[in-house]
Amino acid sequence: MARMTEEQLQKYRAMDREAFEFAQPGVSAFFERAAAQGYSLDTTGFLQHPGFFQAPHRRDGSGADIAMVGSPLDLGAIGLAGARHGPQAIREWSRNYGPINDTTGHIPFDQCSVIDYGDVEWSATDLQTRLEDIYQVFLSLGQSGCFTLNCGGEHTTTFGCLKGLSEAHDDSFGVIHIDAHCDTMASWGGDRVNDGSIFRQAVLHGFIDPERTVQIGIRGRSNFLWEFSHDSGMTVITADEVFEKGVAYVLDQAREIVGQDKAYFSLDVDALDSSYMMGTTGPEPFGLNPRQVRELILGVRGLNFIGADMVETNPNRDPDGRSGHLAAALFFELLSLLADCRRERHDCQQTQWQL
Ligand SMILES: [Mn+2]
Repeated sequence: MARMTEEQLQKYRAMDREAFEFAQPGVSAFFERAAAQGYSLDTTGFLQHPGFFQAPHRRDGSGADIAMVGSPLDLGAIGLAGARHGPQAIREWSRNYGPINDTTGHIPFDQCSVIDYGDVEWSATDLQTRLEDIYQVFLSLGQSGCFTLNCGGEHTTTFGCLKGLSEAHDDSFGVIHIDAHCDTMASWGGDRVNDGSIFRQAVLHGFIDPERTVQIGIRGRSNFLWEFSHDSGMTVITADEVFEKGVAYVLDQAREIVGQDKAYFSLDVDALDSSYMMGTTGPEPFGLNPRQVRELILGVRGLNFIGADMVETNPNRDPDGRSGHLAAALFFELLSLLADCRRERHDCQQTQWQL
């Protein structure tokens, strides 16, 4: 073997570019526009916009297409405390993700006007008041016409989101619910709304339609608690069935059952196997793997989602950050899903970091 010739070296040197001179014009245009408004290309240091994926912080949904909101709540958790630290951890891990979806090639910030609303502000310390606080925020965002992406917090936060959105849209939504648990348990000592009961309560309050609800990834020690799912006509697809029948089969079922009326997407990260996801309130073994969950999110495009959430990330149980890292990647998949859905049915604006 000999060294490369000068001619060969010239060929490769002609391909050398500056770090952010991208071949795709759309990508270059995005970085040029966003960087001029304070979006950092190097995400390791100080960020001018420290929101989810560096979205601009704005406390008002009017004019926005998608508002991401943190709900730092764990008072409704039956399991381990700590999910209240989820939103801030996901913001931090979100530095590693976006702005381009590597499967679709889409840039949510170019497709839509995306904001980070910040976290729901609490007006008292008790669960009922805090659920009302979440409800008020999502009612107001829903009334302003934007889609919402909630970051929990545990699954009780979804109750506040669905209550607000259901009232704003005057609708009972279909649901894609990915979770180890159906969360349809009965009241416990008179306590009705907690992170193990919210989908029963969402039906009983008229926020969701059980016959257009699909629960995917179900397994484990609490299976005996979910009779309401079966009685009310929800479709329950276990984690074993996902492995045995495949994601394509599950997606066919899910798309048909949810249909084209308005729908909501709820991802409890404990749907993922506990070997990937120990940083959660109720870890469960024998669960889904990260690629299956990503395929499920990618595969429901075309449905009429108006909101989504990701819940139960628990940084207190995630000492090496591997759960938060994965959760942030899935949160970006959910943002991408909502951006694609928004574009399909609405006129959208690009994200502006500075008004
Ligand atoms: Mn769960």
